[in-house]
Amino acid sequence: MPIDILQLCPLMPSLEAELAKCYTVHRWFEMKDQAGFLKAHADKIRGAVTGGHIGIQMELAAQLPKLEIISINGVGYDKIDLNEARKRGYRVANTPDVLTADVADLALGLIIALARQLVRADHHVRAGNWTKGELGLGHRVSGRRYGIFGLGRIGQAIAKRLEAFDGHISYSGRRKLDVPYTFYPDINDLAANCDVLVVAAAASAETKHVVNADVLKALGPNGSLINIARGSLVDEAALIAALQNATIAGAGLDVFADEPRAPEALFGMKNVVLTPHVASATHETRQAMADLVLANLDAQFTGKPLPAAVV
Ligand code: 8YV
Repeated sequence: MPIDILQLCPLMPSLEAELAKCYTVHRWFEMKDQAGFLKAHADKIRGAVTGGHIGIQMELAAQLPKLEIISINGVGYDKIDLNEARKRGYRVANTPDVLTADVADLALGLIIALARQLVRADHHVRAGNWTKGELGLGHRVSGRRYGIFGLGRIGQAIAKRLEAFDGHISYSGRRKLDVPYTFYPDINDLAANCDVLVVAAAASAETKHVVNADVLKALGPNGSLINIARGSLVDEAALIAALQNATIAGAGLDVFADEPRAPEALFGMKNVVLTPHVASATHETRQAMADLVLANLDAQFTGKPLPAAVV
């Protein structure tokens, strides 16, 4: 008998196809009668598959008495209550490492797109405005001061790329690391001493709204903010105000507090570049993530150690 799993959000078609080959998959996000489903099938579900930005509510998990594993298609596990998961004996698995390079690449993409006005420049040509006038100057990327908040795997991959741009790199995080970059224990000092503040830390209660009005003020009118982590790390209202009042120069954002909704206040701003949470969205990386999602599930159900266990 195939094992029953609950799918919490849409996944890449090839991953859905593989899951369907190995398991009986129940598509929670499409069900019209979720309560009816739970009554009939809750006691069969042994696994849940979900996105990093979706997770699973512990209230739902509590209704699945046979749940063993939550396999996340993503590295972030901020949408899962790990303490509760531990207490209840669930395994939680994710897809670290395989997406690090892509996320770092996108951070660089946002940095360059913002400083060199790539999106505006493209519009300028397409709209036929080139014959009417110049676009205006952007800012240099090479040799500038970059402050990275969160120097984990992704933060370090961003730093490595910025080294190739002769960037002066500093960072904040839980602790000082053995790296050749300047450490600021306080994010306010990091912001005050960089041109571009890059948010690359995991979302948690500790890091919620860590980029607040004070940090943005410290970043200053020539400073820009890049966020490829999670929307919750930035106080979005404070960011919008800072952009409107020219407290900071601009922002490149791949993540937002209430995805898939991005604040409309940002839409008309010329000094922002906005992408729809696509940092890991390449064919190659999504395939590697899919392989790891399947490997984590398979390991659990065949009694082997999980390749990427969080809990
Ligand atoms: C994905 C992510 O967009 O890894 C993460 O934590 O946020 C992204 O890679 C998402 O998890 C896809 O489901």
